[in-house]
Amino acid sequence: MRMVFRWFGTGNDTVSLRQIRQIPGVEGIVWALHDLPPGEVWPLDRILEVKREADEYGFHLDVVESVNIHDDIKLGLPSRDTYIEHYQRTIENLAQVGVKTICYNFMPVFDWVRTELHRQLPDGSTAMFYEKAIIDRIDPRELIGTINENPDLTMPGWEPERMARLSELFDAYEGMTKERLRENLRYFLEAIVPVAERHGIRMAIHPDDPPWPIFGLPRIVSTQEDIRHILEMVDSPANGLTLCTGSLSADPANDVIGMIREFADRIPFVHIRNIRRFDNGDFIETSHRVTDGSVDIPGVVKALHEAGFLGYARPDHGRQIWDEACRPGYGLYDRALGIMYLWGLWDSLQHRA
Ligand SMILES: [Mn+2]
Repeated sequence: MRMVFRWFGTGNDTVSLRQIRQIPGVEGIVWALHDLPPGEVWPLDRILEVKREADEYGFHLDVVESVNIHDDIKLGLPSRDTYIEHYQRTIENLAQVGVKTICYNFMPVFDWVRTELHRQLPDGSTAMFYEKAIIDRIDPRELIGTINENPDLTMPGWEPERMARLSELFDAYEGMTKERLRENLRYFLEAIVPVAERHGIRMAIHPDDPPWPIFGLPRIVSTQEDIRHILEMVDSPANGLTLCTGSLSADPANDVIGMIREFADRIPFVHIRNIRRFDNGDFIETSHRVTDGSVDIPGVVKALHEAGFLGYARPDHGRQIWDEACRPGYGLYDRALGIMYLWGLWDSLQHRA
C-alpha cells in the first residue's frame, strides 16, 4: 500500500506540503490543476510547476484526482470528440511527469453531494452530512450556496462558473438514461484507454457519491454489477477503479470487501474512509475507526493485504477537529489520524506475514 495525500495546490489549500511531509509514510500528493475548467488541455508548463513544488519535498505526482470530464462527453454530444482529444493530450502531458493513475468520475452534473458541511458529531467535531429527505425534496440550486460557503476554496465539481449554468445542464440531461450514459462512458474509454496504455497510465473511475440516482439523474458506478460492467466494457488494466469505501458504503447493499476480492487487479487506487449510516438513508462521515462508523475498515485493509495490493491509498475525507480552519473534509489533523489507523492495521498484517 503506497500512501498518498490529497493536496489542492498552493493558495487553494490550508494544508502545506511541509506539514504533509511530517505524516508518516506519505510518499506522494494527489493533485490536480483545479482552476482549469473541464475539457481544457492541461498545459505542460503548469504541470511542471506542480512538479517543482512537489520535488522540493520529495513527493511524487503519480496520482491525479481528478481530470474532470466535460459534460458534452457524458451527454454524448458531437462536440465530445474535441474534448476527448483534449483529454488524450492531457494524458500525454501528465505522462511526462511520471503520472501513473488518473482518478475521474462520470457523474452527471454533480461530483458529490452533501446537505451539510459541518454537522456536529457527539464528540464536538464536525463532518460532512447527507440528509436524504432534503435531497429528495429540494431544488439542487439551493445546495450551491451551502457547498460553496467559502469563496477562497473551490469545491471540486461545484465550481461557481459551472453551477451558474445549472439549469442549462439539467435541461441537457433531460431524458438521459442509464443505458445511454453507459454507452457514452464506453465511447470515452475506447478512445482514452489505448492512450493511457501507451503511457503506462491507469484510468481509475470513482464511484458515485452517493451511490444512487439523485435529482432524477441516472448513475452508472453505484453497485458491484455496475463496476463489473464498466471493467468488462474495455477489458484492460488501464481501465480501472478507484475503490472509495465511503462512497460505496453509503448503500448498505454494497459489499466493499467483496468488491476488493473481485476487482483486486483492476484497482490502482483506494480511498479509505468511514461513514455512519442511518436507517432513513442519511449518513455522516466519521473517524476511520471501525467502532465509529458502519464500514469495516480493518476488513477493507485486510482484504487489500490479502490481495497483495501494491496500489495507492489515501485517507479520504476527515472530520474537522481541534478547531482546524480548513476545507471541509480535507483538514490535516483527522486525515493524519486516519493514516496512522490505516498504517496500524497494515503494519500489523505485514508483521504477522
Ligand atoms: Mn472518494
